Amino acid sequence: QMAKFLKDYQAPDFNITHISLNFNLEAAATRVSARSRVLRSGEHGAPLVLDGDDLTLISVRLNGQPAEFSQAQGQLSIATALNEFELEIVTQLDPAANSSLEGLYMSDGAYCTQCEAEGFRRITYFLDRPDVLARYDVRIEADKQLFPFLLSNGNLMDTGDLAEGRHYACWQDPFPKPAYLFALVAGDFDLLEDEFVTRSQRPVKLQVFVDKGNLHKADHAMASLKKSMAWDESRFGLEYDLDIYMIVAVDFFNMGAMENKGLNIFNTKYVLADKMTATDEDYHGIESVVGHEYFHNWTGNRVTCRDWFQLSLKEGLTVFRDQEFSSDLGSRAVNRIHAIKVIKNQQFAEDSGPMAHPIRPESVIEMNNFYTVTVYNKGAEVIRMLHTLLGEAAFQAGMKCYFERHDGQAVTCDDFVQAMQDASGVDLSQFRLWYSQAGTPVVTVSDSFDATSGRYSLKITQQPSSSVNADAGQPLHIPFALELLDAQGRSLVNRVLDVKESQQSFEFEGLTQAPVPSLLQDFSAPVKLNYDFSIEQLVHLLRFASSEVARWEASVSLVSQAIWHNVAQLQRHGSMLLDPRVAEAFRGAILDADLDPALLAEILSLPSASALIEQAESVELDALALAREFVLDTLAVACEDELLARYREQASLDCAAARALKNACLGWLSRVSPVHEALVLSQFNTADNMTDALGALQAANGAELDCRDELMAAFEAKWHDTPLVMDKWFALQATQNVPEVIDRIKALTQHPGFSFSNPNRVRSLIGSFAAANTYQFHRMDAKGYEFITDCLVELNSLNPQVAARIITPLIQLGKFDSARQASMRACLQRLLALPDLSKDLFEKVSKALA
Ligand code: BAL
Ligand code: ZN
Repeated sequence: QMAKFLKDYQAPDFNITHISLNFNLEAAATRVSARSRVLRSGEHGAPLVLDGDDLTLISVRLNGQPAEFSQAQGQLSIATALNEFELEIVTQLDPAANSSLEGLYMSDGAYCTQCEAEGFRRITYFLDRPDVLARYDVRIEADKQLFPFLLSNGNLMDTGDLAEGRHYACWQDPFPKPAYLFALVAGDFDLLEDEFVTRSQRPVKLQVFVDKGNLHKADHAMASLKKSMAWDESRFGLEYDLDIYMIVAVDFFNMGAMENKGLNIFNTKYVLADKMTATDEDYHGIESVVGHEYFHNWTGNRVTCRDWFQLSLKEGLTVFRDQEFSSDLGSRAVNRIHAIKVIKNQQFAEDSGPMAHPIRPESVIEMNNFYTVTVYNKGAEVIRMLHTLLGEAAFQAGMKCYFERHDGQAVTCDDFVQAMQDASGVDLSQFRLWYSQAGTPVVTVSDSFDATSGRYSLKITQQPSSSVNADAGQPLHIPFALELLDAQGRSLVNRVLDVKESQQSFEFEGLTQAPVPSLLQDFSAPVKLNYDFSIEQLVHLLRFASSEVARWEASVSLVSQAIWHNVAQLQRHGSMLLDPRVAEAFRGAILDADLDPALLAEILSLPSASALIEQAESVELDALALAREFVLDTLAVACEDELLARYREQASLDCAAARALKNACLGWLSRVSPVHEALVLSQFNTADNMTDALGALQAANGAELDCRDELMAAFEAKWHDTPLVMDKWFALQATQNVPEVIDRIKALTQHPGFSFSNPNRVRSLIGSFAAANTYQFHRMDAKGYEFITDCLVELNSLNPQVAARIITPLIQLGKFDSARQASMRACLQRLLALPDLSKDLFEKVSKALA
């Protein structure tokens, strides 16, 4: 299992400028003929070496003549002295047997493709690397009745009927593209059509294809697409470039969606919605993923990556763009909070675990393992820091420069930063270290106030992470947002400090009393902040910080501090207690009528066990569980009246923010006393939307209410035929915090709605258990680890990519006690010994055991 290294990058020996593909679709024996125009690059005598994976080779012809070739490790090697030639390769595929969902496969009777990162080599032998850009002509032939729609990238050029009930369609994509952006779909769908007129008055046909019977669930995706197109014009000045834009929703999909040129393929989860089956969160997810894939048309497709180590070039930037889209359309603060949670709860864990990597990785065994929260979400934070340092105008000037220089090219992260630097005049040489440093830097702040001089001093120290670090020791360029508040809550200072040294001091003059600092406001850099906040300071920030995000952060710190304080109490056999000022502050926030209800819902979202684990160096899980339950129960009791009042008040309102607050209140109330079970029951029974039905079910499940099983049964009876809704039910089953849960999950793997071959089902039932049922997954008797390992053995051969996602909590073992670590290692050893261990799992397992 060989790693590839960024430092070994070499430009390709040959280029393929044009490819004509002909697909003759048959479930078990699809024939693909690929005719390529090949050009030698530079002067050398090397053979043409093409990538291939799991292919049956039928023939190879060079300039019309049978060619000589050799095959090794999947690759096809053709020796020739010609500098320019036409190559025709015929391969045969078995899409029906393709359970990896890479390359050409079948989803519920429809053909579809997934080629990023390296799936095209499962269709034909090719230079399957993103720096080879070709023009594609595609002809698809299939049974007309079963597959009335035949789709590929670009523009439809021709269609026609053939003998024996077959038909064909020809597509041409005028934009040269790397193979990973190729797509093909053949199937029978319901079709929603619309039109968008671009700012230069070009009409674009918009089509959303969904499984039969789901047409009414495609409206929100279509509306989101139109908003995305308008937003990219108004905020980034970017216009769509083809005459047609298609989205196809399929139920079998490894990722969320894929930005193939002109023909996006989506997981149904990010397309289908109506208010009875989708929550407000689902609606928001659809809008953001539709936006994300659309925005890739410029940041990803028009300008793509030179090699896969540069993945963040398109992903970090496009996540930043989709976050800005959601923020411009909805609540900026709530969107920021969601992004911060991903970094603190997941990315920090990745950064301190065995798979830690810089946003531009330096070595890779399986590329699919690097579609990570680091490359995507930390990558977006790096772009956000650039935006903070440059400001919107200079940032947009940098984008313009980037497109002027690189449109139609495959480039590097350095090219992007260079464009930003050249257009803005801001020196970004130190900033570039963010691309090469793995791990999370720790920023420690201490302060002092001198009453006689009225001077407030801040000392800021940065330490690079102790994990793998290419440029160990070199300080980073950190935009450090700071607000200083006076005792009345007025803002005295509100600015971004440029932190560039290992240790730096900042002084503020003319103060009459010690201010309360709001540090790293809005999470202005993806670092861990170390500062000893007192309860008074946090209470003050929760009330007065001018940033809503900072108010939320103060609330999280208040609860987390209280929990860790009680963990310490337990460890020294003291009794647990909650400082009354914490409850007082929460009561104040709950009653604050000026707070956006959506923000209050965030303040009231419980800190998950895994988020808490992420805050500690090492964790005694049983003490943490006790302390967490104690603090949350005590707070719930202390705030009962206020929660109930807000619950009742919001119950009459019909908007997403009100539902979010109402359901947050219900979650807390159901902890307090069985009295509130009536609220849960009545909300469940009268809900006219999925957000409220699920909110009630979550409350019943989370608090183990008596009505829990009955409500779960009613929900299943109602929704057993709707897979995406059943995913919610499977996830609730999997996160039940009871000892029998593992046996129940095992039984549910036999449920008619469950299948190991469908990634959405696997993520819901198996993935949720591993990632979100922290106490049961980490049971002392190792049954949680063993169960997940059994599932991974099954998934390893069925769908390695999904297996390698599910394994994440099993490899993040560093913080646990030695007994648990030993059990986790034993499971990892069992996987390592598998005779057919996939590259995907091998990379993660071997790193975790190293
Ligand atoms: N490129 C893979 C899916 C996405 O990030 O849009
Ligand atoms: Zn993306």
